[in-house]
Amino acid sequence: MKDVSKLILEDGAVQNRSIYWDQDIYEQELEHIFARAWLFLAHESQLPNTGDFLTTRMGEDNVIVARQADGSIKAFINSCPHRGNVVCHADSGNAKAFTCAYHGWAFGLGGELVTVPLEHDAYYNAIERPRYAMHPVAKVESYKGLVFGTFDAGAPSLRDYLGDMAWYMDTFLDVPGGIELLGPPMKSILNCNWKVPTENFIADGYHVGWAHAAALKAIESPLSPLVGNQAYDVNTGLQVTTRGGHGFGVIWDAAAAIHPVGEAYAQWLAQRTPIMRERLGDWRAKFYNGHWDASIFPNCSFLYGTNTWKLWQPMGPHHIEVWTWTLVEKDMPDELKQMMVATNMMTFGTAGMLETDDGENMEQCTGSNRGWVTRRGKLFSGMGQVREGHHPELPGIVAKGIVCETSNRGFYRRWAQFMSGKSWDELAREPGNAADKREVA
Ligand code: UNU
Ligand code: FES
Ligand code: FE
Repeated sequence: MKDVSKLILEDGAVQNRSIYWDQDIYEQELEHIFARAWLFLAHESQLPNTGDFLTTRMGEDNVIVARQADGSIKAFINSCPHRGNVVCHADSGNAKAFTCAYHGWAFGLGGELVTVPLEHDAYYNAIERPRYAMHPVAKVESYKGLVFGTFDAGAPSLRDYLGDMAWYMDTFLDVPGGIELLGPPMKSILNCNWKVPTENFIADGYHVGWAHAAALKAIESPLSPLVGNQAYDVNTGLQVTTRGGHGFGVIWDAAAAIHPVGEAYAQWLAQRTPIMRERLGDWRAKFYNGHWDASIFPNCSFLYGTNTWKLWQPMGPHHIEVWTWTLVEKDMPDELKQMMVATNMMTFGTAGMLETDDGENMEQCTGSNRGWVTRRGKLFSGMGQVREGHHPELPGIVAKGIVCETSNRGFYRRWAQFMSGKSWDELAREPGNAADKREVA
């Protein structure tokens, strides 16, 4: 195991650049992060009926996620236990069984081996079927419709893993009727390390007025004052690391701000807000009207408001596959849902205006570390260290303003904890920092 103790320094504010390039570090991420953490698999709305399935990845492991006859959801590795062939090549569908194209072994919805060609004549009926079930994902759990899985049977519950992030996410998960993720997901390849987009979504309010200046102008966004960093006021939002590596930034009253035609959505929010206030109280009614950039540790991100939902699937240290869905409330009228899909495509879809702004920067941020000397250097995210602290009413470490790097540091502190191979017991206790002693108004 590589010594990772000096890769993240100064309370998460300094990263060694090798973590974006080094193959050995990447292999250690697959082992210590992707084979242990809860990873986003699907939303329940994608698998309404018995036999509904989809294929995805956990780290670089291909998995099938399927709705069982008893209504539960199971996941298992999409590789035939006989000689290793990929069993299911479809992105999604409905099946009674999964049959391998190589020798014809067939598996039930739970991954159990159900049919073996020539079982009598060639195996003399001596094959121990349970031994050849598809490798199960140890735990699959759902939080208000969001389905996650972990390969680690010793992992805490999904609710515990999400921690205070769940309290914040209730803002949009706890809506009457619930949410759905509309797909099929747009998929594209970016030549960047998976942490670069995760840190962008978790914390990077700094780039919005700069990297997205032209796009914000083009869509005549209410965030146009940010363009070129002409006007920025720290009182217009918050940034939070919830602990557990998750975090987000929120701009008040800006949920519909990245929609070129946002009126219908603004009306929806206005009509729903009193209901949300009733359900969740004042703070989360305020969050409900905000625009969020957020990441769930390790590789799932979203922008609430723009309603883009993203998975950054790692494919080696320098490549990812980006999967993008549109998050909508189930009770929204169809017309509004279609508008949400269209604007998500226009802004954060594969060829979306803001997506391409980010993609170029993310690829260069990764690729520059190809240089042998460059790779030995450091990167810095110390912004806002002196302005973060405890909030009297909100959980996590909170800082005023979205132009801040508080949740970036929370992410890298968590990354370092996972990478040093700590037990779940140790992971449950995060080291304190200076923010523990400071109050934020
Ligand atoms: O690009 C982003 N991550 C973003 C855009 C964040 C907040 C507002 C708009
Ligand atoms: Fe931030 Fe260059 S100014 S990466
Ligand atoms: Fe961006």
